[in-house]
Amino acid sequence: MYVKSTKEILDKANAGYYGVGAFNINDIEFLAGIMSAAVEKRSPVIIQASEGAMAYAGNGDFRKGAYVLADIVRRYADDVPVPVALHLDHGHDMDHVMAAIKAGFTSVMIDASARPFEENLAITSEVVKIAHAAGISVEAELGRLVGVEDNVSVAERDATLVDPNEAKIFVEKTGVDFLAPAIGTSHGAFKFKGEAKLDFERLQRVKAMTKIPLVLHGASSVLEEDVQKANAYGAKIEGAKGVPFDVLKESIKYGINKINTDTDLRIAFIAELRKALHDKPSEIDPRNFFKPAIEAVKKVVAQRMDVLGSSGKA
Ligand code: TD3
Ligand code: ZN
Repeated sequence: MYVKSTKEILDKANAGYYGVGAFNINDIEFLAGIMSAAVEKRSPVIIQASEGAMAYAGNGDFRKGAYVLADIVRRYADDVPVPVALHLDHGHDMDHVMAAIKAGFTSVMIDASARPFEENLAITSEVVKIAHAAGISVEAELGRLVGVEDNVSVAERDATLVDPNEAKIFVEKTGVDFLAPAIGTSHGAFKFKGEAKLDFERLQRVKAMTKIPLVLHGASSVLEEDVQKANAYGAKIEGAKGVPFDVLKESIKYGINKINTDTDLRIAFIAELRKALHDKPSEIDPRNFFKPAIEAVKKVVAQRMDVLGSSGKA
């Protein structure tokens, strides 16, 4: 059940105070694991692809890759009983945004968060105009994705994290559908040096000011069990730390509805792939290595659907 708009899924989540996972893919393997979990959990799901994923899927041609990904997602979603959306993650320019829209993605992110506020506002407004005309919803980002250290000053925090007053102006002026407010998460497996802390006070103010579905980037939990398994089979992932489940749940309580997850899937897949390669030295059929890795992705996604509260919502 490929949905026309990611907005349908996220507006429902916003009204019902739950979160929906947005899971990154580059290929059929991750998609298969995610879809199996969504069906088993009766959960709506957002599949997302980055600019890099588009280039990878198109063997170097991101426009072609956008079509490849949209085609496989649509085909996989066709006969499943849960709503599936396809989203462009961190689109940085009009070329990638247009490629995603033309290929049939149901939403796009325009990430101009590294630019000054006024420029971000102008670029996002332009994308909203074009995307809305095509019936496609838009996500934008305010602030920068960095961890919150205990010893930083208020001025330093304000310089990197979202400004709730700016968020209100930004949402009103751009007409953007979803907003990713920087509240202390970062991408990858190394998010926090000390305690995993997010600025919930700031998040609550952004939600009160905007009321639209909010997005948590860098939301992977970095599961200890999977990190240990990967390390046991030759990986070297030391000092990794993610967003714990209770912190995710709290962020959903305060208005987060889209929970971006890539790192957790990567670690689960790689850990199981390393194990399978080790366990079956005479095997040469790649599928027999990928199959257990797909199962590992499914397990992580299913667990997150329970944590986020989207299980049973489809
Ligand atoms: O936008 N994404 C996915 C791409 C980040 C590269 O890993 C996220 O916000 C997910 O972040 P993560 O690293 O916590 O899964
Ligand atoms: Zn992100």
